[in-house]
Amino acid sequence: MEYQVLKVSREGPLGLITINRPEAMNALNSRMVTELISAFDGFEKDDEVRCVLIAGDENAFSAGADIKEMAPMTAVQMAMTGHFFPLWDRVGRFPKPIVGALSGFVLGGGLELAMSCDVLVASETTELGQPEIDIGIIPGGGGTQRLTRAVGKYKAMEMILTGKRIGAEEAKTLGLVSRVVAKEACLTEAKKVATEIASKSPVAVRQAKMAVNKAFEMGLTQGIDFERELFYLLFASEDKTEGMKAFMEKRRPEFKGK
Ligand code: CO8
Repeated sequence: MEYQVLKVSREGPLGLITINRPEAMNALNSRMVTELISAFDGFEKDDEVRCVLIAGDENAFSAGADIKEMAPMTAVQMAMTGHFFPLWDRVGRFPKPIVGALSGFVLGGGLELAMSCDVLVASETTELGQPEIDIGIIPGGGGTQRLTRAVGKYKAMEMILTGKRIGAEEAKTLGLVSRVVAKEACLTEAKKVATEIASKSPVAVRQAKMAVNKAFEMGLTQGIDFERELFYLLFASEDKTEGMKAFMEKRRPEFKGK
């Protein structure tokens, strides 16, 4: 696919997606949804890709859904076209880890996209929020559910009901981002984390991601049973044999994803 609003490339084991619509603060429009789905499809099929990194620019990771595109849409058009929903399904079911590098505005659908990532590195200038209430709607890409699970009822209610943005440090305190770094270091730091994840066993990484995500869907006993099944399964992998052998031979393991 020819990308117009994304830059998509591969750097070693990393699949890189840069949201590239600076004139609109990287707002998510239909074209971007199509391109994001295509990029994630490609990275899922590419066995060389072990981790995906998604970033915007210094001004915005993304300021949310394109309001100018949404403004004339009716309820029926939204429902019939599905609009953004294939994107959330695609990202939500993506089996490899996704690292988000957040700078500038991370708002509305942009925050929902960020919350679909697995590790979030934020620059100190980042401002995060769900401002949909200010334009007479509510989050529609999972924000009411994911934000509440991430920060708890009272902060989620405050953010969603007032539309007020929070800064990077507060987001870190709330557990909404993994770490905060200087603006200039954000992408490098995010790449460092992504490269580290990519050096682990792809089989174990995939199972770990699945198990952690299940914590949001299952009760504790059920979740622990699920974890145990995945744990047993990993004893059938070549990567487990290699990982433990390398430890005993005092060398770095060479994981093959088998
Ligand atoms: N949509 C369209 N254009 C946008 C958006 C957006 N979300 N955000 C910024 N832009 C455009 C502006 O219109 C402006 O363009 P122009 O120069 O042509 O007028 C350009 O980007 C620069 O923006 P500003 O001049 O406003 O820059 P400021 O620095 O003054 O402000 C803000 C930056 C704070 C980001 C401000 O632009 C803003 O508040 N943007 C809107 C944020 C917002 O409300 N986001 C939520 C959108 S709704 C949503 O995301 C719902 C998702 C549901 C997903 C599921 C659907 C089924």
